[in-house]
Amino acid sequence: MARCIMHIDLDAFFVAVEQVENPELKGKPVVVGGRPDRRGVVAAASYEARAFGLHAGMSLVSASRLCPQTIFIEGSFPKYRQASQEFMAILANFSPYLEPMGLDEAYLDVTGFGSIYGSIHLMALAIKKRVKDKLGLCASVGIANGKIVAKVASDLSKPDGLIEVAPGNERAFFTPLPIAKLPGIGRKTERVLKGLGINTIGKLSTVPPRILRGYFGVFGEILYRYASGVDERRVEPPPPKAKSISRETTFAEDTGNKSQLKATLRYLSEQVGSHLRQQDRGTRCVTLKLRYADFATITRRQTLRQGSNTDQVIFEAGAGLLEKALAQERRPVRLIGIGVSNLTELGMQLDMLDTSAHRLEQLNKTIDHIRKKYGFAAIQTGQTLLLKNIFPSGDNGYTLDTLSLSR
Ligand code: TTP
Ligand code: MG
Repeated sequence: MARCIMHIDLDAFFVAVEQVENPELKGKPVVVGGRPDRRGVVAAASYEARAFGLHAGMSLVSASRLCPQTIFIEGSFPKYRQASQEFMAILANFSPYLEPMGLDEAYLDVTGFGSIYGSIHLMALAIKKRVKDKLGLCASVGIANGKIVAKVASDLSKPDGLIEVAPGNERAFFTPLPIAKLPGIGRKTERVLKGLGINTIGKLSTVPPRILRGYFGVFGEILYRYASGVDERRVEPPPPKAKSISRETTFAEDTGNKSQLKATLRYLSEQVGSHLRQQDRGTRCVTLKLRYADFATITRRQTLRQGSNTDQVIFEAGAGLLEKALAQERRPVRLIGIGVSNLTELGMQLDMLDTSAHRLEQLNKTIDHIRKKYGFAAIQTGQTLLLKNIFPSGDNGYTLDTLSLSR
């Protein structure tokens, strides 16, 4: 049986949540992201605002210039996260094969579900109605035999739309669309393709894959398959999230050298922090683990006043615990580890001012970005440089004597 995949995406999500709370905002140009007198960009724009050319990512100042009557709202991330959880819970009631993508979109594998609702089309209408009745939000839906076509279909159907691409019609559906409509094609790829005279997805699907590979590497072949409407990716429910994250390592030789212990702790903290940020989560509890030469093991923990996921906050809590432990016990250390627990969902905070906490978060994001591109060892704090003399290093950071473990 051909697969049947649904892509569901809420319309103008952040704005729509604000409109439910304050119906006076309905039908007006509204932007969530902040006030235009502050630096920042549009996070979400109502469709009325989009008619003036406003869109996500545009500076607030430009938005206000283009459409002075826009109502600007600061926004509140916890509110959107709550709405997102309720939205996903509704979808999960329709099919257990649910893959949330970000806050306001998800794929559902609904293969074989048509008979329950009369048809897949009726099922999609039932989903839209449930979301509207329970949350007051509009969802747009795309239905196709794979993720890529379903996503483009929901996007094209907006707002409050529903497009079903019948099996076998994927190519015909894609043929006239501009290449920018294909997910994964950013501005740079679009420029290159247009330079080659490829303006539509249909045209892209006629380019031999080896040529695309020449220009874009492996991504070129994926592009070719997607442009042809072929996408075998499964709908994958997310794995359960870990309750805690930790990294630890055993030294080749037991050590009481405080600088070495601190440098290692800093490095492990950065790995824990990076993992936390990947999951968009924070911690409220940091635990230090020390094992001495005789295998006696201690753990010390500290609760943080505020949830955080920055390397600095994790390290400072761990270093404080280390200082205390070393003051009490001067024996050489065999193993050191740091863990975080009591994890919280952080998400972005739209209302955050330019505080030092915010600046730290920005710094950590930049570090993550550089490391993703050039490897973990590409950027180091002064403190971890000391480890150069102790552990061999590669692209993915230092090779510790025992693998860092995560649980
Ligand atoms: P989108 O689904 O991309 O956009 P949208 O829901 O506002 O509008 P539509 O789907 O109808 O085109 O993103 C969902 C939310 O994610 C959006 O409401 C706000 C947030 N977001 C940002 O904060 N910054 C961004 O650059 C984008 C694209 C979205
Ligand atoms: Mg959306």
